[in-house]
Amino acid sequence: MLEARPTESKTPGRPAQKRQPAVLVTGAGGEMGHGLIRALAESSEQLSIVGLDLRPATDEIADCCSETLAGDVRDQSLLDGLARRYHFTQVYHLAALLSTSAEQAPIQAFEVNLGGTMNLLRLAIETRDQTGVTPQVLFPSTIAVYGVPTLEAKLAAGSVAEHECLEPRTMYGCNKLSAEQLGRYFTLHHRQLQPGEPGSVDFRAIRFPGIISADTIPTGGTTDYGPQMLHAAAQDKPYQCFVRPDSRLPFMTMPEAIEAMLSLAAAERSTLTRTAYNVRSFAPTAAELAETIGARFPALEVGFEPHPGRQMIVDGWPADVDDRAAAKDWGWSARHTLETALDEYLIPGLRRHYGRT
Ligand code: AKB
Repeated sequence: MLEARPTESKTPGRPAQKRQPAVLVTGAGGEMGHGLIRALAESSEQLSIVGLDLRPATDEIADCCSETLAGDVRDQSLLDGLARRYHFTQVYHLAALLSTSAEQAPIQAFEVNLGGTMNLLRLAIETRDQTGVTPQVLFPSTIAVYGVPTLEAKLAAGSVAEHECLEPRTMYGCNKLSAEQLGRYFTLHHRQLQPGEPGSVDFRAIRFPGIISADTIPTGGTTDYGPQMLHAAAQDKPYQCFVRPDSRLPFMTMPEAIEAMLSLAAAERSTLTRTAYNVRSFAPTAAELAETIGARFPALEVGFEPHPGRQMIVDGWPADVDDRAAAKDWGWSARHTLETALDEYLIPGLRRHYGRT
């Protein structure tokens, strides 16, 4: 059973007022929010989950939460109001503009992706100061924090480790890398912490690759061609892929991504050697994706019509990432290859989703 695992402080703060312990999930209505909230609710009936999203919650999300709110992570007064009523032991901060959307609206992306994250970190720090308990902040970061200057450099870099190639070439990548750095600072260095002393927050990030879900189709991202191609195949529609056939990126399935977040949250802080970790399951080219999906949906027709801006983003991201630190520190292990992801999770899920059992 997964419970919120706050880090106890050695120096007790003021006793908690009568605020209810709870877990906050921002971006609750997004692709990952749905599955994560369901998994959290299933993990414990006692867990109070507060879901925040720009859009009003669906019934499915509302049923899993003790409260849902339609609001913006940039709205400091909304977060202050929440902090007066709840003591958040964990914050899953999922709200963000993805890479393609962020390139189209870079200032808004900065405000949401970095300003919003700072607001959530402030909420966590204030909780720590008022209760003496350090909240966990779980943060989905991204392969967009990496940047390779040319296709030759991408080929040469191969599978990149967490400390390599940290020169993002997108607004989204810059925002996410900066947010990771703020989280690391407040966890390890704020108020000149001594080694071993609990930080102002307990920030834990995962750098996700492209994520493929059987239930939802993403928008605003640049890895979207993977899930879009698959959902087109499942609906007998042709697909025009917006990147070249040779474009290679790492991917994983949504259940693996959610399981990774929950495993990282459940890990003992003392076993963690980093505040941000790579994970990945398979790394096909767009042509290999089309071929492997096409072998299961023979009617699928994929054309390739690269979009210059999106192609540039994909060419600047690494072909794969090295996930050995996550495996060593908190037991991460990919569950799928592309083939098993399709046969064991995606195709059965798509059949259910589109009513083609
Ligand atoms: C995107 O394409 O923007 C995201 C990501 C890689 O973080 N899926």
